[in-house]
Order: sequence, then structure tokens, then C-alpha cells
Amino acid sequence: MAHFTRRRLLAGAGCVAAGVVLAARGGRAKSAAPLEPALPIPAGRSVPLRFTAAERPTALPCFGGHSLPMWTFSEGTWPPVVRIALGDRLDVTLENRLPRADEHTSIHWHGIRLPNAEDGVPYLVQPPVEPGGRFDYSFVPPDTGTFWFHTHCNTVEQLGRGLMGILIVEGDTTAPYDADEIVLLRDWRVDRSAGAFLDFTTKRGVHRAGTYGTVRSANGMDRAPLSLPAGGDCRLRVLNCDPTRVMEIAVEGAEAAVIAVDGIAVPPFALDSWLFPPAARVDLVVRAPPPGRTARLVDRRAEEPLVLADLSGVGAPRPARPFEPAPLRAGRIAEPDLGAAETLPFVFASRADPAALQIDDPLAKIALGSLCRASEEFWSINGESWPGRDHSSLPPPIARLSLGRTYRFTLKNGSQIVHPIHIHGHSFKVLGADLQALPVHHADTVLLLPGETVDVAFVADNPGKWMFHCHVIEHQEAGMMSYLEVT
Ligand SMILES: [Cu+2]
Repeated sequence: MAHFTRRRLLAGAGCVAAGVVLAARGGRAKSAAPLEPALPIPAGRSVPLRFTAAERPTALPCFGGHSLPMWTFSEGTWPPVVRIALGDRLDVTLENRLPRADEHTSIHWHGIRLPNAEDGVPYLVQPPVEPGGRFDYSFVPPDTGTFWFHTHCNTVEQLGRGLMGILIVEGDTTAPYDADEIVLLRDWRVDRSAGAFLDFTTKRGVHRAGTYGTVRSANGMDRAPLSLPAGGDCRLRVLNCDPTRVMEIAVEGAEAAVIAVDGIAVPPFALDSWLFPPAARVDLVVRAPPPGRTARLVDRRAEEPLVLADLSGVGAPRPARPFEPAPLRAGRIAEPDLGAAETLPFVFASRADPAALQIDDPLAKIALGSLCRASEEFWSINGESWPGRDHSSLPPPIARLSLGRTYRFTLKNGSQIVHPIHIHGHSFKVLGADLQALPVHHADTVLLLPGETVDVAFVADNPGKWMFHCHVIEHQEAGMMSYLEVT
């Protein structure tokens, strides 16, 4: 197993406010064994699902005894978890019963490389689902792994109220793990004393790193208790479904390895810590502690390391052996032809005077420079802001790509705030970054540190109009959104 050691990098002078320490991912990789190839996609069954987006008062344990007006896709346990086998077709009917007359909705299947018409972006690929309306989705996910789904309309509120679910496509293992658990991480904007949701967005949040939740949670609890077979090698599918917060996850008290990023397998490498942006997923294998002992999944990016989940060993212990977690099968992402690639640069920044981005205390001055601007068009990609907060007025695509061609994108963060950049319908091969030391991996959501440039490549092999945006939802809705057209 390769080892990636965690390094702390002090960012270059002037890049970051004094005292801010950035965590870097990765390090040096020993040569890792290649992954076993993906299996052919078998003929599966149809999996019919009916989701009704509606307000359902729900008392998640992390709400402190209060029942809050969550918006959810289904009755019962939150969130809905859809587990299907590779080859299965999802046949989903979405009905909109949200409680507001103008609250339209849709479902975006995050990370799934599906046909464009199923991608769930209103106006771009489908009409918005109006209150009382319906829409049918039907597709066969081509990749195994850990994914999720959420709306792509008024996302800051709809996701803020819980309108989301988890999608797991089975069929990627080479050997069974001793457990397979989900750890869903996100915050809530909740006033626990009043038992009410807080405003989901703030002007300050829009202009800075987003409006953070007031309540952290794992699987709807302050701290998730997971019972794992003692000494077993247990798969944890960890998802960051927060609209805003970048985490840095680590496991304390047990050995752990990363086996997949954003659903796609990587040769296993030891987890020291992993910067984990909104919308990202990481699959871990953790060696469960002996009976009666507990390890912890933590967020080290919090001011003090925050325990997200307690991992307890239960039952008769497995025999002692070296920690060599079984890898997953390789993904099915087409290999970019870098020799024939066209390179396109993208800069993610505020629309303020670019000179303002060079100053020493950028946070304050970006906010000052924004006072005369509508917050809806504060952020930009290559100097262009998406017009308006929703998708009803479509700009031209930010780039037109030729079907089948390899593209190399340089994703430059021209601001002092982190941006997780998400592409629909494709998965980037992440080649390298100038501030993070990263293993080569695939990702549909790529974290850009302040001032950083990340080099990615992909084959534009999925025709259609594909959103390309920041997944800090307030940044997305304030202009850092665009789309690519593949023809
Ligand atoms: Cu952003």
C-alpha cells in the first residue's frame, strides 16, 4: 500500500492571512499495484422509485429534541439511501409537493455520468418541476461507487432543509469487506434553543466562504456511533453533503486507507488526513478496533479536532494480520490522451477589480469592493457571472468541446477563498496541483485552495450541456456557475 504523508504547508507570502495553516493532501507514493479492471456492465433490473418532494416535520437527533420543517424526498428515514447493482436502471418519478407556490425543483444525480436529459438541471436540460408537477428520470449509472443526489433549484434552501439522498452502485469489490457503512456529514442552520431553521444564506457568507451551519452532524446525529466487527476491515462511505463546509477528515485510533475518491477507485493509500470539500465522497477501509475499544473519525479542519463518529469494535476479534485493505476494481473513466489535448484555462474569482485580489487582507477588501454589486453576481468564472440566481436565463456555454476529444483544464483560484469545482456528466483525472500534493485520482468535485491552480484532464465523451460550477452553493448561486457544451 502506498503511503501519503500529511504535510502542512504555509502558503506563500501574501497568499493567505497570517496564521492560517493549510493542510496538504498526499505526499510521495510508492508504486502501487494496478487495480483490477472493471467488469463489463451486466444487464440489470429496473428499480422503480417514487420521490415526493414535500415538507415533513422531522426530529433528527442533532436538532436537540425539536422537530423541524425539513424538505425531503420520501417518508421515513432521512435521507433516502438507494442501493442498486451495477447494470440496474433507475426509474424515478419525482413529484413536487413543496409548500410554496413558486418553489420548483428537480433532481441532479451528483457524479453520475448519465445521459444529459437525466441530469436534473432546470432550464438547461429539463423544465423545472413546478408545484403539483412531475418528472420521470430513467438511466443506468455506468460507474460503481458512492454518489448522492440533490436538487438544482434554490439549492441553498432546498439542500439546507435536507432535500437530498444517497445513491450507492454496488459491484466494485474484489473481496468482501467486513462491514459497509455510510457516514453522511453535513451541518444544519438551526437555532437549537428556538427549534427553528436560521436563514440559509447571508450576504457575508455569499461574499466570503459561505454561511456555515450552526450544528454539525454525522448521520443526523451530533456524533454517529458505528459498531464495527472487531478487527475487521470495514468500508466507510463518507460523504460531505454540506452546502458550504470544507472538512479535513482523519481516523484516530485505527489504521485507515482511502480506496475511492468521488466514487472512483484509487490504489489504496494510507489515510493521514484528507481535505474534503462540499459534495465530495471518499471511501475508506478502517481496521476496526478490538472488542470494547473505540476509534474516531474526526474533522481536523475545525478549530479543535471534532469527533464526527465513534467507531467501536464489537464481537469476537478477527485474527491479527497486516493492514492491507482489498482494493476496489478500477473505474470506467476514459483515459485522457494528453498528447492530443487542448488546454483551456479557467479562473475562479470574484468580479471585483482583479487588482483587489493581490492585496494583503483580501477578505476585508473583497467585501468592501462588493458593496456596489448585486450579491447575485459577485463570483465569476473567467470574469463572467451566471446571470441571475437560478437557471432561467441561460448564458452561452463557457466553452464548446468536441465530442471524444481530450481537454486539459487549468483550474485557477483567483481568490482568497476555497472553491470546490464540480463538473457534471464527466469525471476529471486530477493530474496535479501547485499547493496540494495529491495522488493521481478521479474526481467530479475538485478543491481549489486560495491562489491554487489544479491541473485536470478528461475526455469529453458525454454529449450535451453540462454544468460546471462551484459547489459552495452560495458561490454557485452568486455567479460562479457556467456550463460546457459537448457536441
Ligand atoms: Cu466557491
